[in-house]
Amino acid sequence: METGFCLSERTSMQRLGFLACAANIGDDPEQKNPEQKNPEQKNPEQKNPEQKNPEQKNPEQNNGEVMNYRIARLMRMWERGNGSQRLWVHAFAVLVCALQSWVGELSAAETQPPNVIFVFVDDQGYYDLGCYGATEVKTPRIDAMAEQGTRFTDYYAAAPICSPSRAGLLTGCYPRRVGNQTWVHRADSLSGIHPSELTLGELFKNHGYATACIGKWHLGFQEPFLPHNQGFDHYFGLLHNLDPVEIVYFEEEGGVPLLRNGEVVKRPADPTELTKVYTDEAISFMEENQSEPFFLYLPHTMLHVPLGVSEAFQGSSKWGEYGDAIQELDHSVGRLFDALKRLEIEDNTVVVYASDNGRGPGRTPQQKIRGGKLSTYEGGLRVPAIAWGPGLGLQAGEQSSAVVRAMDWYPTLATLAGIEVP
Ligand SMILES: [Ca+2]
Repeated sequence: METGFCLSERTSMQRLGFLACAANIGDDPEQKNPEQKNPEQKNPEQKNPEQKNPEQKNPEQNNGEVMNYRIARLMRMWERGNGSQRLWVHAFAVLVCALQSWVGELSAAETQPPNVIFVFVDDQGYYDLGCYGATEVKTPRIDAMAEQGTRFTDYYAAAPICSPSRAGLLTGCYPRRVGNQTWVHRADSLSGIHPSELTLGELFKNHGYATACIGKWHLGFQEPFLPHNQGFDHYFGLLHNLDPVEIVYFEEEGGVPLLRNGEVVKRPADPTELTKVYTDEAISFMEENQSEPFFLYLPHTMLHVPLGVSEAFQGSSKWGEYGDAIQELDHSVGRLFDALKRLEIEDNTVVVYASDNGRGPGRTPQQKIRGGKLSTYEGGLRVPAIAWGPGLGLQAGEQSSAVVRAMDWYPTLATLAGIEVP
């Protein structure tokens, strides 16, 4: 059964990632970025791999020694690993190392568990933000997020299409290992993420977090696969797409419903208002749960077809409705940051922004990388990804060119929240 492989893989990744973070060896010897550290500049304390395990003593009095021991263990794994293993050790290490000092804070003191907001945008191509080179759109709030955090230039989605990409993100596993192969779940799908898998939602919920999924689900529609059975206390949004091949399933019912915890809020859903109402709902959730740790998964329906833009953003960009929708998403991200500041929880929150796959069809201009959504050429998988959390010590003003992937978020976010990954 594939599930077993999945869990063992995740456990392994978590262990390696945490160690990598402690060692700060995520830098690639082949790095082109001159600011990356020289791999030869190893910590001299890493040189004794056979030292005894100080974790068996008193870690609280021996924090530095424990770290050095972990560093030594990781170096041995690195030296023994084959090329593929080294690649993923390295890739995962980069994500965690970006948050290294945060781990240090968490391990050093009793810290209020951090809030996590994951903004997951649909079908946004690699180029399609100001901070990734686009001149046709203005995205000042997301650009500012990048300036205050870490912008990944070589981040890869889990798949070049929605459902498996989301399955990979939420489980930290290769999508096909959790029952999500190469295509999407339609309304008549009988599968989803297997209930025995522990999603990010379940992981955070099991550790006292309030959890919400606000936006597009697309991970199975039978009862066992719905958000409330996959770890999300609160759900608001569309379980499906609004494109022609999906709305046919809902013609007799009057269209795809906008749902809140199983109740129909509106039918048919209106794509022009989704970015706004998702953001409103997200801020309400933040307000209601400001005094406890929360995990907010915010998978926007935009920029999937059909595009929809509220009146205030219509015609606002130089890139048609696509650019207008991007600019409304930027405004949405800004509203989240404004809310964090107003609620005075910005110093204890990490925010991630990423796309689920490459740019959807029909968007111009051409990107400098080949391919787009549905393609396994680079443009289908290589997408924007930004991590922000200066109040928690996350590196600011960083640009990482190391290869990282969507499945790395699971163990990264869990570890940085002090949660042991099963
Ligand atoms: Ca997508």
